[in-house]
Amino acid sequence: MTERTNDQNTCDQELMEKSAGPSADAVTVAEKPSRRKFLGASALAGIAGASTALVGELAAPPRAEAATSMPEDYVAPGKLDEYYGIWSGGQSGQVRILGIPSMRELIRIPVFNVDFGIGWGITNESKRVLGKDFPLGGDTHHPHFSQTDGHYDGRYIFINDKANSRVARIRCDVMRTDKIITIPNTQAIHGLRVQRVPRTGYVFCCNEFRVPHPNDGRDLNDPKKYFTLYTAIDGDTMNIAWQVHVDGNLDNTDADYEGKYSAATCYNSEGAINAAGMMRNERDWVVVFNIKRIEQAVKRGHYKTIGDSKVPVVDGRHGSDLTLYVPVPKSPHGINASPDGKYVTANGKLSPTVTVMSWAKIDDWFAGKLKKPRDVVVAEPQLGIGPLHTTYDGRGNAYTTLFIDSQIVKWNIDDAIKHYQGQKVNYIRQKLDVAYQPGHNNSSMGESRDADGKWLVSLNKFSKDRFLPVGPLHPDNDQLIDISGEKMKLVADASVWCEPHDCTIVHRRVLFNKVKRIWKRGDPFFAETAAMAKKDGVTLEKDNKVIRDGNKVRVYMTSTAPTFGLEEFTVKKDNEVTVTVTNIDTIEDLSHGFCMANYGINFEISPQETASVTFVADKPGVHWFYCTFFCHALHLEMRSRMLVEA
Ligand code: K7E
Ligand code: CUA
Repeated sequence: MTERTNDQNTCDQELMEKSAGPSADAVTVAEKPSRRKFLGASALAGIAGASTALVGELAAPPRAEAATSMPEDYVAPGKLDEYYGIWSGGQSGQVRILGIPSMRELIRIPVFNVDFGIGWGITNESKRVLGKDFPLGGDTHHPHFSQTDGHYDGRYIFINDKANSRVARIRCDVMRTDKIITIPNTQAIHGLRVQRVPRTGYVFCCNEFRVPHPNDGRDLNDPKKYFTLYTAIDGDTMNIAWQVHVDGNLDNTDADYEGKYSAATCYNSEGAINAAGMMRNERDWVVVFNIKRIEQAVKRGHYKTIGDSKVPVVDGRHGSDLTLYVPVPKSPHGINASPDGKYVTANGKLSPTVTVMSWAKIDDWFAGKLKKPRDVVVAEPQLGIGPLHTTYDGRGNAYTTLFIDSQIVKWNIDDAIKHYQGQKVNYIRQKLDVAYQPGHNNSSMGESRDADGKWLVSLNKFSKDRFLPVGPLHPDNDQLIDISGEKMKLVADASVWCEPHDCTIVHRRVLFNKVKRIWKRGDPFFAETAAMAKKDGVTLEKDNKVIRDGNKVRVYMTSTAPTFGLEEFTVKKDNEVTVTVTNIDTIEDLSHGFCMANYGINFEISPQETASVTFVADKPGVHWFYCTFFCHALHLEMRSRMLVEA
């Protein structure tokens, strides 16, 4: 294996600078030293009012770039990755799958977005998932796998849409979105995590923004009356189980390893409506939710409902025995349970600290054994400026992103606890520069009992000079870091389209044999379409038929490389036409497409899949429909005609 050394990098850099000419050279040299400082300062400007201690830190000179080396098990052509990475697609509203360690993007799963490639938002099957009058996009942040007893079980991926307050579920066997729900009584679903034990079970969501309830025009400018809710969804049915009325707002959430608690961070305990107000208090809090007690309260009918929604809303504000409010330093952001099942950390964001709480002590609190909510805190290590998210290696170490410092800090949990108890120990193991401004990080298998401490991904919001310039909008930079040894080693940069926020990394054994290579006939994804065909007396796998039903025309056809089952069909102008295509090829990877020229319609049909589209034939004339996936040497010839009579 060739080692990629620093010298090698310098060589590459020199070569590039030479070929780019003297002016490019000058820019590189002039910008390099100041870059880290500049970003730090601009990020700080955004949080005016942060303590002066932060400013002191920022003035420190930039650190040396980290060494880069190829890993021993670099994925050569034809080899398969060892891990799947499930990436949020950010403002694209999708989910992406990357291979790790190659960091190659393998596929995109349309979720809240419209996708012309596979016809998401175009086919009837996808519209049934998206619902009526669906918004055209979404802002995804947190993709998380379902679990059973704290292990990834490869059934589902859940993902939030902050923009339109929705949550979606993706079936891992076909990697297709199968449910999307809008959360009632909310604005902006942000944090999302799953119940680990006994299984998922609940999907927990943070409703971020405080609004009046019901939000129907009342109390418009009376922020004191605004509030928000914590939501638990039943992951099996995708119905809302319950909601909790809380104080403050909500940001991120995570659950324990016993099925007793979940917890959420709050960055606006002030209930303010602008940034200055939201930063006023020195402390905000973490809310811990007692799941059993909430379930009992719902069972006993101790709840209210809001507006038209039937969802039970229990009262979890200060003073309630359903919740615990733990004061933590200013504006915490990420919250992350450790895979040993013992701790949960709240990341300081505007404070250089991370607060470590013990689930056992939280037990003690709810049993009435502790005096003060802060008694559940077992450590509060000082890590650096702008801690946002923490992940773990399963060997007792934690890895926290420092947004303003542009670093990942590796620290030891036990040592941080000893330090909190007054012992003189250094809990910081290493600080690694990342490029630049990391938000989330995630480790391989890191959100399960099986955290294996092999890989870490740092999801950096800024890429600045790491890639060829591609216009004013820069890609994000997600960096792969080898954490298998004592020292973290930066391995690769990967450019990503805005703005992934978060990812989850699972070993391929979780999914490899669960993922289908071709569809199974009778799959529920197109069951409703199959039922319609049955009513029309059509056998999808062999019939090519046109059914006329008043103004409606239903066209059924097969596709097999390189032909559609029908060479033509005729409709009248303004007929409502439904075209249903069944790909009867049985060969893996042999997809066809159906594109109707000048009608804005395209969708993909994988082997053994049925997909359909409904449209109004409002343009008279000859319209060719053609296959859009290169399926055969005669792929271009795979086209037929729709004749629309005037
Ligand atoms: Cu960007 Cu998880 Cu939405 Cu932190 S969140 S960075
Ligand atoms: Cu079928 Cu190209």
